Amino acid sequence: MDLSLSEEQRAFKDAARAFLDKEAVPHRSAWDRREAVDLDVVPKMAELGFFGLTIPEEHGGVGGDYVTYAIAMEELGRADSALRGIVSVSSGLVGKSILHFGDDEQRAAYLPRLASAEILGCFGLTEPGVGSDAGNLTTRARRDGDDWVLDGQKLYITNGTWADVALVFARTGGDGPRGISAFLVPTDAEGFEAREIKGKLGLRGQATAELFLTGVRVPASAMLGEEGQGFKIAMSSLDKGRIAVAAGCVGIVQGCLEVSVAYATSRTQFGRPLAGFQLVQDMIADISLDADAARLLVWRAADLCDRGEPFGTAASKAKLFASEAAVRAANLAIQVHGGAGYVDEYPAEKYLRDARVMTLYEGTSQIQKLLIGRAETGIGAFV
Ligand code: COS
Repeated sequence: MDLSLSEEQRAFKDAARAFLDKEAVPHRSAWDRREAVDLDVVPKMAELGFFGLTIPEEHGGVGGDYVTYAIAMEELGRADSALRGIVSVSSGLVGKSILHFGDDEQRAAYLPRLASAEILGCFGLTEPGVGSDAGNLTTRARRDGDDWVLDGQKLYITNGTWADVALVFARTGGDGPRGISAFLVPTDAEGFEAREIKGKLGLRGQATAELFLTGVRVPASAMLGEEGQGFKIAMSSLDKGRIAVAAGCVGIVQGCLEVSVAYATSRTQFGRPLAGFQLVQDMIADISLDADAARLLVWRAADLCDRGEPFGTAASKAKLFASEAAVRAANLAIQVHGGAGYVDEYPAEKYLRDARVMTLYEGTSQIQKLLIGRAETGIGAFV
């Protein structure tokens, strides 16, 4: 399903797929087993423009619109969600926050290097005691002369041990969302420690970490946006981040469709290809329909964003539908493969393990439903 991709978007999609089929697909199972992608692939991805998309050329990016960004995320999700996460956190959640809320100095200091993947960023919102209820985070930043001093802990942080800069949300004021500010913290600052979390179900090639901030001192110029604006920065980053996660999920569904068709048309049972059985076609039809529906929701959200219209609810719908579809599709892909779907010689089981977190992070499916419900009714049901 192509809808109406421009020539440029089509060319980018083809180049991205050819690159990832060569540089990622043959290695993803080994990366997954050893719990680390080969980071040499990162600068190569940057050369193709993955990290610079939607960051204007004047800031060192490659420009482009959000639909193209969604196409890039889809191709990454089809190839290896671990790589998709590296890009969408570093250049997405962190880079785009700096682009929209940073001052000239912060943009100049970070954007060209994030867009070229010379440095990586991580997004420090979640804490041991605070996941969905982000407005009640407890990491503190206290003013000390011209500096801020940060103390606290962050959990399940993508890129945590690889990042050069952490976008850390900390409490500078009173309770609730309005007391939160955002800081750009160099990860080599004294008192900053990142410990890798091993043993994840999926996204095993990606570094996920726990961050410990103990008296981390940063200058006043490290604050991103205004004091007390941190929650809004986090929420508006996540609105865009949800498009990226959803697009990555479309890639998972698409990948599940392709591997299921390939297996079902080549494997013979009872004297004919699996694909010749109605119940197998039923599963393939369900995956195919989910791919189209999820992609349309993602492109709708990306297009609204490109046109400068409100897109938050559309992003929540895309994220909710696409992440649940990715789990459904991967589960069906395993069913189509039979026993072969249960071993990592085939990609179906990795798709399922990677898909599983998508209904959890950047806002659970339940949070997306509450956001959609609030948008429809005008009544918040969070507390
Ligand atoms: N963009 C900009 N500003 C936003 C916003 C958005 N998408 N959403 C909320 N805000 C602003 C509101 O306008 C409000 O501003 P004022 O104080 O000026 O009125 C402020 O932020 C507080 O908003 P709200 O009352 O909606 O806050 P809640 O505490 O009710 O938010 C939810 C609750 C559940 C929506 C929020 O905490 C959330 O999205 N949680 C999920 C967090 C998440 O995704 N975690 C994963 C982390 S990354 S793995």
